[in-house]
Amino acid sequence: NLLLNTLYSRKETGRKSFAVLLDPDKIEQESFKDLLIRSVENRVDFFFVGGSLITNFILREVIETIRTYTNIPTILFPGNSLHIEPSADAILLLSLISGRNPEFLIGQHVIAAPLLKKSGLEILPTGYMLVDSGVQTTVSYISNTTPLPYDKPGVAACTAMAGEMLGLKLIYMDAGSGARRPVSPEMIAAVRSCVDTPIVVGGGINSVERAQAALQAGADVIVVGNGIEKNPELLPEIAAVVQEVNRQLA
Ligand code: 1GP
Repeated sequence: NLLLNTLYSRKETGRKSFAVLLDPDKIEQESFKDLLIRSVENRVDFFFVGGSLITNFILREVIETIRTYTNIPTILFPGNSLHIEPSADAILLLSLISGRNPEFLIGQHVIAAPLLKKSGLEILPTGYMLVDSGVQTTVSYISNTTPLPYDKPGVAACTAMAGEMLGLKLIYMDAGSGARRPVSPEMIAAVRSCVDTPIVVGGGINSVERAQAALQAGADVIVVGNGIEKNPELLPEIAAVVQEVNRQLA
């Protein structure tokens, strides 16, 4: 339970983490090494690798390249049971609790269970909450689920509480990759006040201000994908925001 323990002890002390999302479909060999080296320099805490739909089956190669250049823990962020790669460190075992599609609440998990058991991957049981971002995201389409309404923090809080009571160890609030607007600080705060699990927030965090707002509202881990793909300078900027919050704790 190495990573889960790390996430819980950081949550206890208020220490924040920065995760960079690597989508295997968007990785370009040339810039990838550079991104990895910059991630080490800027003390990125985790890589999340995956997406709801992957068309390039290169997970193993991606993880191999990550290992060549970094020791940063690599966590699979799967869209379905095809996205399991034993050479990663851990997997977010996502139950899509914002939706009502049994396939993504338990179905894929049953299919994956024997493989996961054999894989040696650390399992991170995660209540995954997709939040409306103003556009239909790939994950909403692929999962055939309706996201949580953007301006209903109370519904999000009840959903997160139910997830925690069911035994899920992390809550991941996601506006979806490339979201126009990220999860609102009000919703993050409402969830924060109702559960004791670490909270992961992602989707549309493409500026320093948005990163700060999510952290201030109670996110323990912020996930950034698209923002860095579009503007590599964002990586050191967001890393600095996270480090500044952590410095103030010390
Ligand atoms: C999406 O939370 C991730 O699942 C990250 O989203 O690509 O918009 O940063 P972005």
